[in-house]
Amino acid sequence: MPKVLTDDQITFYRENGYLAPLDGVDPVDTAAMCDDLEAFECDEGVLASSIVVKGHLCFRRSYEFSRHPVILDVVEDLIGPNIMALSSRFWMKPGKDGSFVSWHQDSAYFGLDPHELVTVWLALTDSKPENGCVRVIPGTHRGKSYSHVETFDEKNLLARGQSIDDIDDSGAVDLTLNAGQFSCHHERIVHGSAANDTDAMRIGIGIFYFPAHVKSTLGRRPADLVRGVDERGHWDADPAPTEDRDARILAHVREAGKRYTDPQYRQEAETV
Ligand SMILES: O=C(O)CCC(=O)C(=O)O
Repeated sequence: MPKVLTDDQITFYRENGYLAPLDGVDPVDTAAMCDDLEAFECDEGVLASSIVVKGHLCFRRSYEFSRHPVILDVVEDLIGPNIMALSSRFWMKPGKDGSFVSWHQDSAYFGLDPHELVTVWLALTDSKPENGCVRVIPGTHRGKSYSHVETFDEKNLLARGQSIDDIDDSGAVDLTLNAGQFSCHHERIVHGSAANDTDAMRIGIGIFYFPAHVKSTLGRRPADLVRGVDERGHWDADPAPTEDRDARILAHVREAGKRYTDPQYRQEAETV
């Protein structure tokens, strides 16, 4: 018996590989999260988008978002009650600077088996076609696994510029969200986003959830149990932050991020 989704929504997700829009958190809290990111950038002198792995562990508010019952009830209806967060990422797309996200499948580099991960993309600002919202190609999660090239294009927000070169995107769908709403997409769906043609920054946080029975194909690594139990013990536990911008966690994710974006490592570089 699903907790919050209708049978039709679950069937839609299974057939199409995505679901949107869903009401998530209070827009007051998403605006406060944007302020947190701005304050972080001022204080630390680095872009918040440089946190390319496990951003949810870095701020009190993003940690709370990753455990938000409204979000987790939806995730539970899609993947079951024992839920782990593999990683997360603040997707910050400045206005009119040409940044984009190439077509890709997350399954090509997350190193999971089986592919049951669902990404929750929570809009911290409105996200719409004009400012380069996430786009998906429905049904591709049921199709082939594409090979990806790593372009390291500096305008590509993907850490390694992972791109599917040749794909028919005529059926792509825009996932339009108001701040506080979220979308879900399957690990194997082909997705990406175009440039932001407005003057204002578009921001979201993508949180990558998988059921605890899924195994890592990249050796043992940590993940964050956000609901239920990890009965199989395939994963180590992520450290829990003890405060906002916990120095120990920031150092850890920075180091891991460097490795993840370093061209000398393989595409399936560990996501900490
Ligand atoms: O934020 C974007 O434009 C792309 C997001 C994405 O690729 C993801 O959440 O997996």
